[in-house]
Amino acid sequence: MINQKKTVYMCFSTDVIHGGHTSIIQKAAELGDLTIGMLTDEVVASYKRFPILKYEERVKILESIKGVSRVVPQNTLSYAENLRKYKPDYVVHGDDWVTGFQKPIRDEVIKVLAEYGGQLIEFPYSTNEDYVKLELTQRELLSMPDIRRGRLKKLLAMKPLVTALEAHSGLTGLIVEKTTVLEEGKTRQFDAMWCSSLCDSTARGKPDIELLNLSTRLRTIDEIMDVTTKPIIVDGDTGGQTEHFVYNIRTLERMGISAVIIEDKTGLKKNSLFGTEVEQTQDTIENFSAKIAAGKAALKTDDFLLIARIESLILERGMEDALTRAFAYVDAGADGIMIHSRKKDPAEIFEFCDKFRKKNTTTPLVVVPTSFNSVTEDEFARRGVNIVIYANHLTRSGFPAMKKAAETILKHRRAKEADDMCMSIKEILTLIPEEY
Ligand code: SPV
Ligand code: MG
Repeated sequence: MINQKKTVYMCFSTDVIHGGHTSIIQKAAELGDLTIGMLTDEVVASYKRFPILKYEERVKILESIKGVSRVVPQNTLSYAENLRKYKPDYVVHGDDWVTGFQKPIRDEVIKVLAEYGGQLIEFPYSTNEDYVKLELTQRELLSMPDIRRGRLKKLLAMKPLVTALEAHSGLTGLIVEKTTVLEEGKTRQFDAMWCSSLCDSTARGKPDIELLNLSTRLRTIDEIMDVTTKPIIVDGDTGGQTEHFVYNIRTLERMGISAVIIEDKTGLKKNSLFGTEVEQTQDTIENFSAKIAAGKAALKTDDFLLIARIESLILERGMEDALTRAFAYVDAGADGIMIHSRKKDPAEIFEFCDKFRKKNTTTPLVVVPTSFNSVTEDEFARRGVNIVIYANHLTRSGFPAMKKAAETILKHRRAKEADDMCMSIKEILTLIPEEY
C-alpha cells in the first residue's frame, strides 16, 4: 500500500536510463515520497566514467520519471550529508553494493540511518546483458575522437585541478584509466593521460632526444586510445620545425587528443631533467611565439589545447625571463602555460605561479612535479595550478620490478624464487577480460 507519509531516498549517477533503473524507481516510489540524489558531474567523472550528459540534463530525465518527486544534488559518493539533511525513512539500493568498492559507502549509509531510525531497503540486483552492452557502448562513445578531444577542456571548467599520469602502452593506459582509490566517501582517479617523450622513448630503448618520429609516437598513442576513454595530453617535445608543426598538430587534433605541450627549446633536444649538465638551447621568444600562433591557426576545433612549456628555470635563465615568456606565449595564443623546474625545492615554481596569477587569472597553469614531489595537489591548486602531470611514474616503478625478476631468475637458474614478485597466472590470464 502506498504510504505517502514515508520518505524514500535513492542516489543516481546514470545518463543512460534503462528498464532496470525504472523498475527499482517504481519499487522505491511504492514505499513513499521519492527523492533522488543526483551525483554531480565531478563525482561521476571521478568514480565511473565521464558523464555523456551533463548534471542538468540527467536531472531533467530523472525528474520526468513517474514516481520521482524531486531530484537534489549529491556532492559526494557518500550519502551522509544528504541523509542528515533530508532524513528519509528509507534508502533504496540494489544489493550489488554489499561487497566491492561501494561497501564502505553502504556501511556508512547504515550507520547514518541508525542515527535517526531510518532503514536501508535493498532489492536484488539483476544483471541484464543488454544493460551491460549499453554501458559498454557509452564507454566506446567516450573513446571516439570528437567526444574524447573536448573532455580536457570540460574537466578544466569542472574541477579546480586536473591530474594526469604517464601512459606508454595499452596496459599502462588501462592502469591510468581504471585505478581508483576510495577514501572517506570519495573516490579518486586520474583525470587524464600524459604521453611522455621520455617514457615512450625509454619503452623503446631509445634516448629522449626527439629521436622517435611522429609515426612512432602516434603508434603508441593509438594503442592507448584503443583501450581507454580518458583525455590525452601529448608531450610534443619542441614541436619541431614550424612548417612541420602545423601539419602535426592537426593530426593530433584529428585523432582525438586533447592537448599538446611544446617546449621552447631548439636544436638537439635533451631531457629537461638534465638541466644545464648538457648543452640545450632555448628558442627566442619571437620564434617560439610564431610557432604557437601558426599551430593555433592550423587547428580546426575549439576543443584542442596548445600549451606552451617554458624552460627558463631549467636552463637557469631566471624568473623574469620565465614570466616574460609566459605572457608573450599567452599573447601569441597559447591555451595554457607549463612551467618546469628540476629543483627539489618548489620555491621557484611557487614564485612563478604567484607572479603569473597576479597578472593572469584564467590561463591554465601546468606543472610536472617529478623533482618537487613533496608538494600536494591541494597546495598546487591553492597556488593557481590547474593541471598536475605525473610524468614518468609507471615507467620508473615498472622497470626496477622487471629488472629484479630478471636478476632473480638468472641467479637461481629457475623461476620459483621470482614467483612471489609476480602476479599469479590466473590473474594475468584474466587481467584483460574479453569484452566481445
Ligand atoms: C617527459 O615526460 O618526457 C617530459 C617531462 O617532457 S620531463 O621529463 O620532466 O622533461
Ligand atoms: Mg618530454
